[in-house]
Amino acid sequence: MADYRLWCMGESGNAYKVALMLELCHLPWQPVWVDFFHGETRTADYRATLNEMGEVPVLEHAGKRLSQSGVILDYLAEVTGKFGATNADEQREIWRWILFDNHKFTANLATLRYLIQFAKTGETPVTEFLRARSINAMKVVNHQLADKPFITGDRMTIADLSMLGYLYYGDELTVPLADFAHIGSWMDRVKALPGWKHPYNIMPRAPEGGG
Ligand SMILES: N[C@@H](CCC(=O)N[C@@H](CS)C(=O)NCC(=O)O)C(=O)O
Repeated sequence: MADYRLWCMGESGNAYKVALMLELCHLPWQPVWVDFFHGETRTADYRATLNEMGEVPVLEHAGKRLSQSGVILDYLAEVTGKFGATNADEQREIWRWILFDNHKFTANLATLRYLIQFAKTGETPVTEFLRARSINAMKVVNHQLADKPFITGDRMTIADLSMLGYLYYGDELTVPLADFAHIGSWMDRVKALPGWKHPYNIMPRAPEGGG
């Protein structure tokens, strides 16, 4: 059995944040597919045995079960010595961006994609609201990347891995990604790293395409 097991599904950008870290660190891991679209994360069993928050991703390693992608990334940075902070100021800066990501960037992009791509709601006032919020957060990130290659500076960190979680889903996001040149260059920079793979190529997907 692989050292690391990740409860995930290909459609989850939150799980991809962790899967990509595992790939970039060349760690032996195995995906455990979660049937999210048929409500597996909402079952009493999932909540009792895996994650009381009812979410993916969950990572198992060395007898520990961890959830929340930011915490898992932080754990992997500690275990591998890669993509983590080198001092306390940098640590705070990384966490500042992971929190921004969870609250404003991923939260809006992922919910918008879910409604359009999987729940098939079509355009509604809710999707318009989420797209506007997503674009506002993208403006912040694009501006941050105008004078630096990675979100906290010259070096890639787990903050980049967190923030990039949904972007490679591209058109599924239904936001004008091409308008954000610095975000585009940043995505290309990370995509060029040895070990980079698209989420749909490293995690199993729902057989009927989700929804
Ligand atoms: N902040 C969490 C978000 C995790 C999350 O929202 N996961 C989604 C899938 S991408 C989920 O499992 N949702 C279950 C549900 O809403 O029932 C993280 O970063 O891990």
